[in-house]
Amino acid sequence: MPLSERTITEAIIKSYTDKLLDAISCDVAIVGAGPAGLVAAADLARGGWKTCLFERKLSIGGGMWGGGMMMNEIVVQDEGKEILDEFGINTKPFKKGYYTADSIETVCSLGARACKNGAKIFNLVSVEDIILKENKAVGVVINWTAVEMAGLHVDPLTVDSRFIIDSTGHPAEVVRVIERKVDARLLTPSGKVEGERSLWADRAEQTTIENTKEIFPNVYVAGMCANASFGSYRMGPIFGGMLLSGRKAAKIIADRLRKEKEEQQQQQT
Ligand code: 48F
Repeated sequence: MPLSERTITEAIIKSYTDKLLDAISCDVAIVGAGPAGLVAAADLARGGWKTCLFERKLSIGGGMWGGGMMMNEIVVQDEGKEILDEFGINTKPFKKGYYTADSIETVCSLGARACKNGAKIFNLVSVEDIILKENKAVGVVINWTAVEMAGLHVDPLTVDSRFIIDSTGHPAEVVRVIERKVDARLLTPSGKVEGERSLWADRAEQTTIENTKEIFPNVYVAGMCANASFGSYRMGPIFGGMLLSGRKAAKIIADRLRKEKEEQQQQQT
């Protein structure tokens, strides 16, 4: 039977539309598919929570592909290695407490696991705003990256979500939008984005995890965005903090979702 171009086209449109329609109401919308966002997505989806991940670029992986200065190896410490082990990613010991991993294998494996666990990843889609109701974030505003790049005046669409994770890395984009547009203090010391500081790997790795928390009602920061938001250091090409931060954000949110579900069930009985 000859292949039908029309059927191929129909298959893509139908399949993508079904996926997008299913995603427009989700438990967690994650913005940015770098290492922090990918681990958060994999963990949340594994827990059965409806998880959507929006990535501006064609490729997921954020700043991980290029390792350090385009040498495509990353470094992790003991705690980061445990997560890589769990995802089946090979590591090589370098010196006590330092391991390397191939950045290509790492991105591909994190992405594959997030998808297999059931997270829906939408690449080429940018989050440009949040949906705000009574000073709480209740969803994200999305548009095609191509629209954003071309500067076209095309209105966006929306995705309802119970929680949002800003894992957009250094620019902390969702948090910056809230700072700019919402007449409320962020949950940072100054009420504003504190801004990123220069490189200090050890301190940055610890604080990335400490700073993984709620920054605005229903919005959590993870990965480099957490340090950029709360005024801590950058760390360079060591990635344990990114992985652990994604995991921490997923755990806090999953605990809250579980508690809310239990409360709803109790009210119904
Ligand atoms: O920058 P990125 O990798 O964030 P991360 O997970 O990891 C940081 C490290 O890569 C590195 C570092 C630690 O070693 O300092 O920089 O915190 O990934 C962020 C992703 O978010 C996407 C962006 O394209 C990238 O892939 N992104 C940024 N803004 C938006 C977005 C947006 N508004 N909508 C959708 N995606």
